Amino acid sequence: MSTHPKYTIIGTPFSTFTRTVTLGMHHKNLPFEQTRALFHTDAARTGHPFGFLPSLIVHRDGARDVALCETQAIVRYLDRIAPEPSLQIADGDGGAPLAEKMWEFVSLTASFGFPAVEVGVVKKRVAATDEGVLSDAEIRGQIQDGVAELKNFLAVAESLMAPEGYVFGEKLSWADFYLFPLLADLQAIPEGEVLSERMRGWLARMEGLEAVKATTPGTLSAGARPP
Ligand SMILES: N[C@@H](CCC(=O)N[C@@H](CS)C(=O)NCC(=O)O)C(=O)O
Repeated sequence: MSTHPKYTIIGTPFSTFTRTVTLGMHHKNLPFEQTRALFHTDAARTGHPFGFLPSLIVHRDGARDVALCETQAIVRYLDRIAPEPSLQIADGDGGAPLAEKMWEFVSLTASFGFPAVEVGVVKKRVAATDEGVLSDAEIRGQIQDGVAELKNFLAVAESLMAPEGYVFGEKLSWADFYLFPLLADLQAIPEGEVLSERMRGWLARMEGLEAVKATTPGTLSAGARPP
């Protein structure tokens, strides 16, 4: 029997930050329940003061539940309670001079990758497609500035990655679990055509992971829409 507390993730599987956490929980064999809430709902606000997704509710025996939000806090908690299998890197892995380069990649992906991929391109493409009014050429025209930003982010991300394997070569890490939900969405829309060979190879390798398979239902690549 597990000695861990029980966990609830608040967040729709469609949410990329939510998927980062559920990828990690699957990989670390931490069972959880998922409340498929959308952002800015009452459910989202129970775990996050600004109603963002995800949050992690820790149900403790004989003590009050604890709500933990902000993915970079959540993944630190997961690493502490389930250090193995590790999602950290060591100095030198994948050519990274310092282990902290992994957190640098995570923060760049969260701060710059999410706006570049999701806000500037994926959400706009999905909304316009679902609306069904504009032609493909018109949609492309509408999002061309976003695609330019997207290409810049992808070039930067790739320049920080090892030439092959995961982001840091042979060592799977949180860097992969932050980047994957974004690029899996991108791959599911026509603008996925901008993905390089390196990124396509990385996506294919990621798709072989059990954690990726387990978290695919409910995402854009599975044809889903929120929630
Ligand atoms: N800093 C937050 C960002 C989370 C985030 O942006 N989540 C998205 C869903 S994937 C959200 O809730 N967005 C609400 C909004 O943009 O208003 C974290 O790392 O947890």
